[in-house]
Amino acid sequence: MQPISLTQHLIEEQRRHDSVNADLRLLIEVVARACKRISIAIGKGALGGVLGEAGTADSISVNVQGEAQKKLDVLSNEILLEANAWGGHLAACASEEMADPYPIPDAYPKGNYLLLFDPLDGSSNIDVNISVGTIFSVLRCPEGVAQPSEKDFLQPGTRQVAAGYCVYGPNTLLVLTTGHGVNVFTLDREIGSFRLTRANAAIPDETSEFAVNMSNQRFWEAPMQRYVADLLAGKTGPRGRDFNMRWVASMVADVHRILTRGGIFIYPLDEKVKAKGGKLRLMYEANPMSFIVEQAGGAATTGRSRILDVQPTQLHQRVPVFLGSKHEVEMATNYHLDADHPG
Ligand code: P6P
Repeated sequence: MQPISLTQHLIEEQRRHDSVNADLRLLIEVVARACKRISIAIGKGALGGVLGEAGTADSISVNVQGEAQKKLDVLSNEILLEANAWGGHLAACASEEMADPYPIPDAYPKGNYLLLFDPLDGSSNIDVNISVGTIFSVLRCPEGVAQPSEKDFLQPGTRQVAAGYCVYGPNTLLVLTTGHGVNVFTLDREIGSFRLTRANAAIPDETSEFAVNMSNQRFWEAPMQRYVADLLAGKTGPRGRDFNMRWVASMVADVHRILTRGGIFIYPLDEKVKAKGGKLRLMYEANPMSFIVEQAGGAATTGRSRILDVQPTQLHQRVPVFLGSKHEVEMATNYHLDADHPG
């Protein structure tokens, strides 16, 4: 029997849960279709003329984050904006690649949802053919708001009605939650349809695998130094077992590995990023990934408190991220809380 399609899965979710209505179903299908187009563009690589930096040789374009934009960052952003403009399901979009929210053009009807996305996360890996991904988060537009502004997006992660990512790797996978568990769909390239290949994904509570950029070690806070030193001490140290390490430097790829076999992903506060509040963005990286991880039985904190409870103050604000296997995230968080409240 063929695995069911994303469309059939969403229809069944709509029947089971009032929170999944026709507009949300359309939104998710539109985003999935846009991800298929992004996957095709990425898959062409050098043959598609889409590798390398955006802009001209003597002036590489830079996004609102101050990061050099890849051609595929710009293309992915355009694909998502264009796909979501006409459906009548959205009030506005917000993207890592754009300073301000993008209103739905007046030529089209507006809907009740706000869509936030990182169109191509990990794009520094794109030119070296390592997996990258699209991350998205869905919020409700506040009642009676016809032209949403930044403040209308500033809702804590607990208000998300859906979140997901698409990882463009050896296969293209769509990982989705609407608040009723996490489901994984594999793109069947022959018919161009996402098929349900893993229902109700669950992250093991325990792990012996951690993901962090070790080159930042000297910039970490003391509890983070202590936590990782204890991991590295392995059998001879307080943890009593050896740990393995992975770091793809593509959040989507690292999170998908954790969703698949467990682990802890950490981008902590360090001296380099402290002034900005962290490296990863709350609204369209940390929140959607935290929603997915919690729905799969894992945990996600800033090292001190639950990420989904953070009340945003800016659209592009950043937070420290500790997410993955529940007991390991709790352990790492306790190193920080004990250091803050000794005795
Ligand atoms: P570093 C990619 O730019 C990203 O936002 C995440 O996908 C990834 O986890 C992180 O930054 C990598 O950061 O400092 O290791 O390059």
